[in-house]
Amino acid sequence: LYLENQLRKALGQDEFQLFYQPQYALNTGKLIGAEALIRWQNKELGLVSPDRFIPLAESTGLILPIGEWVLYEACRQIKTWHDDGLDLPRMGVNVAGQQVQHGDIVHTVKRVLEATSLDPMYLELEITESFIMRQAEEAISTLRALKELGVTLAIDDFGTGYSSLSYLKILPINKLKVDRSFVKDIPNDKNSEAIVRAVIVLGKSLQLEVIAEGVETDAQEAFLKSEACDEVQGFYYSRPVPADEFTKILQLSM
Ligand code: G
Ligand code: G
Ligand code: MN
Ligand code: NA
Repeated sequence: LYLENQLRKALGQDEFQLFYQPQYALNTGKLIGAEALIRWQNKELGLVSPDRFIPLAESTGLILPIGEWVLYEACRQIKTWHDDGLDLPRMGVNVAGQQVQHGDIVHTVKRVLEATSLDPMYLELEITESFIMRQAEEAISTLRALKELGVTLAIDDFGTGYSSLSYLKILPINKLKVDRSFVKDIPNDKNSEAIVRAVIVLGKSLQLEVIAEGVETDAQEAFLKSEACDEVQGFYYSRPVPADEFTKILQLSM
């Protein structure tokens, strides 16, 4: 309850911050996007991991205002970079299932895009595979409406949520994000390699982009290259960093 009370006050006290992790095209090495990741710095609790407070935010409904803040801040930030002449082709934002289910996510996204004057093509919403598959029937019309706003959609944590392949075909999805739990055990675990290889082939057959998350080693990158994975993200390239540090990454990539 203490954590919950602190979380309730966090938005008003300006305790959230977004970090950004770069994403790269594997064949060219070009920076192709960033994922926005929330951080909570509390005076008494210190830095609280999203693994701890996002589930709490979901169970209390606080995820709705927090999620809206994340969307706004991520869009405002990429717009600022663009206005400063820094090229960043895409900003990925994590969207919790509850935002799709109970929040008016379509209007929220529309409102945020208008408020920040951001062209929707720069915004990519990441929705977890497990949520999409649990709520496929209900989620599909919302996903279609989001797609119609002009944003792109990615399935996050792909491979962990028991996707029905028939849903994949009808969902308006642009990208699969291969969950880092599979990337982690490359090249030692042949089953992980087989799963990652299969997801890359699946993505290509369905004309979806595929990004591998959690790339930490040279050997993992080599494997993904040999399987012609499109894009990569992970500590091997960069940890998630604050906006001012990401500005430097952008400047160096130009
Ligand atoms: O950044 P980190 O790796 O610690 O994130 C841990 C978890 O929290 C990940 O599953 C990530 O998707 C989730 N997460 C990070 N930022 C956000 C956010 O802004 N919204 C939601 N819904 N989840 C987030
Ligand atoms: O669930 P989601 O994919 O949004 O999770 C993103 C989380 O993964 C963030 O918390 C981020 O800090 C973390 N992350 C990003 N790159 C790596 C990596 O190379 N290794 C590990 N272990 N975690 C990573
Ligand atoms: Mn994500
Ligand atoms: Na993920």
